[in-house]
This record gives sequence, C-alpha cells and structure tokens, in this order.
Amino acid sequence: MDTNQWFVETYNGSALMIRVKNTLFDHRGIQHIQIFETESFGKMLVLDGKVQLTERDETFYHEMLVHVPLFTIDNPEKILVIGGGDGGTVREILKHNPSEVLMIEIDRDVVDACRKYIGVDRGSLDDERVTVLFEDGIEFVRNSNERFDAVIVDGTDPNPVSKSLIEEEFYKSCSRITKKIFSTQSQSPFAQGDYLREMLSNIKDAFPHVSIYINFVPTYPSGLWSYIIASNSDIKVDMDVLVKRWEERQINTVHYNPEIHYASFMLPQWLKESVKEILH
Ligand code: AG3
Repeated sequence: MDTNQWFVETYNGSALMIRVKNTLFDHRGIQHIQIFETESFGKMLVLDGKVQLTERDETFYHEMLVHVPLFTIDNPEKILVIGGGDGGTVREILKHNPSEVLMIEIDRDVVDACRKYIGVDRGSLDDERVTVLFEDGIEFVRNSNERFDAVIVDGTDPNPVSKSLIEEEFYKSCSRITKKIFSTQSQSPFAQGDYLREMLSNIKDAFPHVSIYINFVPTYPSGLWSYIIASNSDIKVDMDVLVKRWEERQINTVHYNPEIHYASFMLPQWLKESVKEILH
C-alpha cells in the first residue's frame, strides 16, 4: 500500500513527524504493530502508535541499552532480556560472546513481523546460544530460580499491558535473579520525566546501587533518552577499566565507545535536580 504521508507521534502538545513511503505490515493483536518504509530513516517499527525503532538510529538506542551494562562487568556469560522482540538488543549482546542468552517476549507477532520485514536482529535470534520464549516477562522473573550475570529490560512505554513492568514487585524479582548488573530503558527525561522518576524510585527500592545515564535517540520523543542501571554491588564507571575491556572484546559499534559510556553518566543540572530526592 502506497501512503506517502506523514507518520505522527504526539506527546505533550508536540509531535514527531516522519515521512512514510509505504506500509509493509499493519496488524492488531496484543499490540497494534506497524512497520513502515520511511523516506529518510529506513524501515520503522511502531507499536501502539509509538516509534520503537528506525533503521537509521536504532543502534544509538540498542548499543547504549546493552554495552553500558555489559562493559560494566567482567565475563558476561548468561544474559536475560525482557522484551526486545525486534532482536536488536540480542544482536548487541552476542557481540560480548556470552554462553547463553534468554529472551522473554510477550508478543510473538512482533518477533515474526520484525524478522520478516526488518531483520534488525541480523540472524541473532537464530543463534544456537539464544533461546526465545513467548511469555509474560513479569511472570517469568517472578517464578525464575535461575540467576543471570545481566538482566536487560527492553520494554515499551508504560501502558495498561506493560504497566507492571515498571512496578516495584517486578524490579524486586529482577534483583533476586541478577548476579551482576541490571539495566532498563527509562523513557525521555525531558518529555516523560514522571515515568523516569517512577521507575527510578521503584528500582531504588529493589537494588542498593542505582544510576541514570542518557544519550540521544533522534526518533524518540524529544530525542533525549534515559536508561537506569542497577546492581547489588557498586557500579563502577572507571575509564581505564572500560578502555581495557573495549580493547579486549574488539566490538564494532556505530554509537558506543568508552568515552560515550563515561559521558552518558554526566547529567544536566535540571535532570539531577529532578531525581535528587529519589537518589540521595
Ligand atoms: N523500546 C523503547 C522505545 C520507547 C519509545 N517510545 C516512544 N516512541 N514513545 C524500544 C524497543 C527497541 N528494541
């Protein structure tokens, strides 16, 4: 179907507009899934009206979500991903050469459609070290007795389906099964500060060590994006260690490097102020 019109995502009385050439997939199931061919951002995945990725800038997001936690730890062997149906997160995790990656995605249609129309996983979901289970991530972590070196949450904006993915009970379960490091995307600090604060305060109740880091993702609301990293032990951001691991692991990236990793923890004053009560 040729559309040649604007896709519009509105937020806070403003809007992000991306010119669309045609619609490759449109299906309403657990979520409304749309995949478009855009004029200047490549293919784009939209869930319930919200941009999840475009080919042009998905690396900015996936690399920060994955490489910041994984370069924070030694030997990432066994990794759990909650969400992440498009496979971009698993693709980045495999660059660290783990022995096992488990992805829990509630919506099989997202995985099937992304594989067929975008291929952002670059075959990583077929890798023999990767297992994909189609079930509710909250239930999975609640009942799991396994422990993971890293737990990474690649979710959508909180909504009635995903709301409990930002509740304290979920983060407490994550904490119980996290051996070394936990990370989650945590929305736009500029456009969605309330969500960020709610997530932060719930994560703070579940893990003793918590930090925020940020980067730029042009096709997300306001462009400024945040992530929360948490651990049951100290989270070190030591440049020498980061550079050493970066050299050892020989990972190719588009966006991430050790300097960006370090700098992403430097927050503007307004953001520091808005979370200081929670983080104190
Ligand atoms: N998940 C987080 C994207 C949230 C974007 N929000 C929005 N456009 N309102 C990304 C999934 C990619 N694996």
